[in-house]
Amino acid sequence: MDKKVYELINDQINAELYSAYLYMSFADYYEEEGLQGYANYYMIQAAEERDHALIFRNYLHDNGEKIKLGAIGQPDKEFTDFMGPLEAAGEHERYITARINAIYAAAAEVKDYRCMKFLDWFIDEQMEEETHADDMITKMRLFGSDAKALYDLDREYASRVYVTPSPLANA
Ligand code: OFO
Repeated sequence: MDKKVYELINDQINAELYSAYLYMSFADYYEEEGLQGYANYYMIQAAEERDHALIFRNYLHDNGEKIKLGAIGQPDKEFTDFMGPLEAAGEHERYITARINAIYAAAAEVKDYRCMKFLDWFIDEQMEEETHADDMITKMRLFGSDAKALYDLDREYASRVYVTPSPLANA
């Protein structure tokens, strides 16, 4: 595998594990504030991010590469209102999208069609995650100041269930 493509994918394992850690910190915030539905949503998101790390890990192994795991950074955001984590999530997902695009660009440069095909799933996934993040911001903006509406929103997020991402389910 091309060295640059390898390094970017190996680093992405760390970025996905950091995403899991970050979303767990969001879940902690909501749990501590009494919004168990939002906490559930972000704990499931954290599980999905861990899965994304595993998908990249499997890809490197399937291609005969070794994994180099690095230290995971500390989530350092302090939140003062319910909107805070939602906006941070939108920002973070756009950052991750840029990283996936950078891997894709590096793979395209060396005509690594296998890698480009592998990344297609992540490109779709990032679009979905950005849409969800924006949707959560919109709903909080529209309804967050009304206690009953916030209660309903929290119940909606309490219903999110974990589903194994297809690249892992089919591995
Ligand atoms: Fe890993 O899915 Fe978004 O960040």
